[in-house]
Amino acid sequence: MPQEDARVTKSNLPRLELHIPEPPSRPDTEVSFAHVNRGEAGAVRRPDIAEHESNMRDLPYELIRVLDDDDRAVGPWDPKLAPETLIKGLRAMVLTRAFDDRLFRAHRQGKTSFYMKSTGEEAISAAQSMALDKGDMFFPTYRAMAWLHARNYPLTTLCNQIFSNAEDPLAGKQLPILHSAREYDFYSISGNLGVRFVHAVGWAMASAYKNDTKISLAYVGDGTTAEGDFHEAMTFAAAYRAPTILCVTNNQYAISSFAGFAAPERLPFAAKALAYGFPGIKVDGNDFLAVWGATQWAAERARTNNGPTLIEFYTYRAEGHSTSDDPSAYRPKDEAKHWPLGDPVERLKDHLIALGAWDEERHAALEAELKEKVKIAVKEAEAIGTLGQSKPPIEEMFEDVFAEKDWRLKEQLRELKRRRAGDSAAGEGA
Ligand SMILES: Cc1ncc(C[n+]2csc(CCOP(=O)(O)OP(=O)(O)O)c2C)c(N)n1
Repeated sequence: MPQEDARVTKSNLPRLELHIPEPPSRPDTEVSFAHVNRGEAGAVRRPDIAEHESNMRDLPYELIRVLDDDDRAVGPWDPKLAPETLIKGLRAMVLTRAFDDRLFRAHRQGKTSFYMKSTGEEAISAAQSMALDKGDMFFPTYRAMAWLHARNYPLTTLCNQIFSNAEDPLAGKQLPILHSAREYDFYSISGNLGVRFVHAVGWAMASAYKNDTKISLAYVGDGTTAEGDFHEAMTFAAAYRAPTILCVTNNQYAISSFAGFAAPERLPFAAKALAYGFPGIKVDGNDFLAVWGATQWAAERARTNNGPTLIEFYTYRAEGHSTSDDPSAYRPKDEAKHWPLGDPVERLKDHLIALGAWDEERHAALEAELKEKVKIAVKEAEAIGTLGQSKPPIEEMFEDVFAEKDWRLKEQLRELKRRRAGDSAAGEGA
């Protein structure tokens, strides 16, 4: 019982102080990942997919890992994939990295206005692309291109979109890398963070309503969980037990803001699921096998009417946020090297070597092969044109605003043509 004289009164109240979260390290301090608890590979139990969520509330606080420090696959979340499947996954990841490096450079050469890499996060969308079925719909962010690379999306078409040239499949209407690929189960990316999380839930509800068998998958970054859309998606997914897998790709940063600005630092994003009444799990996002195993579990839950799962993929954004960002302004330059969960490409490669299914020579050959493939694709797209050198027909600008152009759009198009005709006539006269 509190003492009478210890009671807080107006006269002895301390002044209020606003808590400003502090990142673990700054450019001028030592790297610190003391707050990262890796746990032990293979140590987290894997409940039955029909288990009630009330019996899984410990899971968000554990980190699901399959690959151990000796590069072996251990524990109940091991999806037990054939080496050929792992090599395919490795290939998708190496291709993503080669593509990112080349297109980032293309930005510096003025060939595109913008680019974003997914370095360090390749395992997440590569494994999920392979683990899900054709027809399941993915609602990606801009940092999930390994999904397309894992499904052999034509590289030249990606470059055409990035260069906004005459062959751009989106006719120059979207910022580079905001791709859309329906045939690849890859929903149109939006610049507005978080909006797709809600769409994914609605899409999954529709699938269930039609008694279909398809499920949806959606991403938000750690920062984006602070958007209202995250809450709306979680609420609807829970209430309607939507067959969806909702993922937070926690790469520790939202541009310059560390993840502690979106949630209390000691609280895993996965734990947010508890408040909504469905399971949340936290998974090593740099572990291809753990990503696959967790996705399989969540997909089975969704497909058997056991409802949604929130997966936090714990990872690290190894490079800058975008071509417009310099991360050395807000974090130590060598922080990425110290990330306690390593590099996803290296870890899968080392696992395959440990299995005796891979070696350094084959890896070097794969890297060289994929670099060359990217180079050829970029050359092909360059031949069509880079930024500003080649453009989709201007009439395209008026297409697809509505299913059919209304009178105002028709009028505006006529006006544009009239002015252009006038300009060129004036040009000839001069
Ligand atoms: C609604 C909205 N607010 C702000 C932005 C600007 N913005 C673009 S990316 C970004 C950071 C997102 O961080 P996070 O969700 O952690 O994803 P990450 O980029 O780390 O993968 C911000 C603030 C935006 N695009 N949309």
